[in-house]
Amino acid sequence: MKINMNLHKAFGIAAIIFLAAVIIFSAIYYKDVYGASGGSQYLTQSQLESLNVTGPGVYISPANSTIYVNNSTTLLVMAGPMDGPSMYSFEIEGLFNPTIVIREGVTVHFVVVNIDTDSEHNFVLSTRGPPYPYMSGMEYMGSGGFGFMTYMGFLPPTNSGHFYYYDFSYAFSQSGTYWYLCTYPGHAENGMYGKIVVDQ
Ligand SMILES: [Cu+2]
Repeated sequence: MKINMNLHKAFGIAAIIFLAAVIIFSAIYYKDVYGASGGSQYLTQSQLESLNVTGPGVYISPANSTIYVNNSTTLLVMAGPMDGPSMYSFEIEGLFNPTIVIREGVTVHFVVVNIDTDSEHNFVLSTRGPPYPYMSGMEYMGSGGFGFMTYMGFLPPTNSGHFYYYDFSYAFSQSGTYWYLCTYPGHAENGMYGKIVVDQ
């Protein structure tokens, strides 16, 4: 009788530990892959407008759809602009999916804002260029980040004057060719990406 009670208790405790582990691992997985961290902060319309400025050392060439970044600065990245050539666009300094030429050693503070009313988006730096598969984020989930230099969760669509954002800084210390893309399924596949060239 005593043994049975202990077994019963042990089974109960094991079940509780198992459930707790499932909940904790689910929370970690959800946060890493879908990035609850990406969607909690938002800007108002006026905060967004005040960020929409060109910093010193940033030069824009609309003819070449290229932005030159010679000094460490903040770049506002707006995902899913309604006036873009397609919904698969990033608008940076007034250009859509521009090439960004960055001087080696420069740190860029990216403020990524979802201004799309319909879809989630993110903005990830990668060493891997197009073509991208439908599940361009799978690489991240499958192998723990091969190709991705940064990662963030999906930002919810804008609503009620809330523009959800995520910001991070990246030091471009190695010259070379890199890429930025949205890993929401189908977005990079359909052109939601651009090139980054780090020059000496
Ligand atoms: Cu997207």
